[in-house]
Amino acid sequence: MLNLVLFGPPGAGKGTQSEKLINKYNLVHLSTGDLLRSQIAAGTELGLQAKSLMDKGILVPDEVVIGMIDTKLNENPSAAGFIFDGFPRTVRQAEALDTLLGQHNTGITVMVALVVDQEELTKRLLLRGQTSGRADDQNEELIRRRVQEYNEKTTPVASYYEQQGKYVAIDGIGEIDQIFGLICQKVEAAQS
Ligand code: B4P
Repeated sequence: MLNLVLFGPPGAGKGTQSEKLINKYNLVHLSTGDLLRSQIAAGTELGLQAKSLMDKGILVPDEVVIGMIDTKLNENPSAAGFIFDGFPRTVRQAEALDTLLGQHNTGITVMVALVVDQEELTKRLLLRGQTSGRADDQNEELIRRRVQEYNEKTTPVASYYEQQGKYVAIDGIGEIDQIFGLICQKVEAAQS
């Protein structure tokens, strides 16, 4: 079983690379950002609460996203593995993920971090904002707030996996296919 955590700041390329990785390794894609946006689109109570935070660039409460991941793991009992995209974003979420995967007699194989500087992130997100309709991609101040939230609450997750010997980092700037090749190398090294 392959359980991959794709890590990095907003706009690092997690969603972009996940699309390619799920095809190559036959994984189920679990993106908490996408799951939250589908709750918003469906107009649920959870979606309404999440939207008010996401539009400000703030993380939604841990219990909400942990509950969504729990549901998805249970819905896919015979998956060959999972790619976690945008999750875990706090140490509390990382601990919960270990517990949930332990209940399914498995664990995280590797975390691959995409390293991208703030100038490049801002450029990519503003460009996506021109067509995505995502409120959180549409101004520089909001992008700065999301990166700040990442620096404060999410970067400690890297140390969490480093202590378990499961953390690798790669350069996230360059051609999408070239970055994909680097991720595949790390995934295959972690499996051998
Ligand atoms: P997400 O949906 O996870 O948003 P993201 O981090 O911006 O997406 P991603 O990083 O995948 O985008 P990508 O690089 O692929 O989260 C949105 C919000 O939801 C959060 O702010 C938070 O409020 C909430 N949330 C989500 N998960 C949560 C959790 N676990 N806990 C609490 N709250 C949570 O794409 C960016 C752009 O870059 C694209 O346009 C792409 O085409 C481009 N790009 C990608 N690779 C490139 C490359 N190599 N070169 C040039 N451009 C590239």
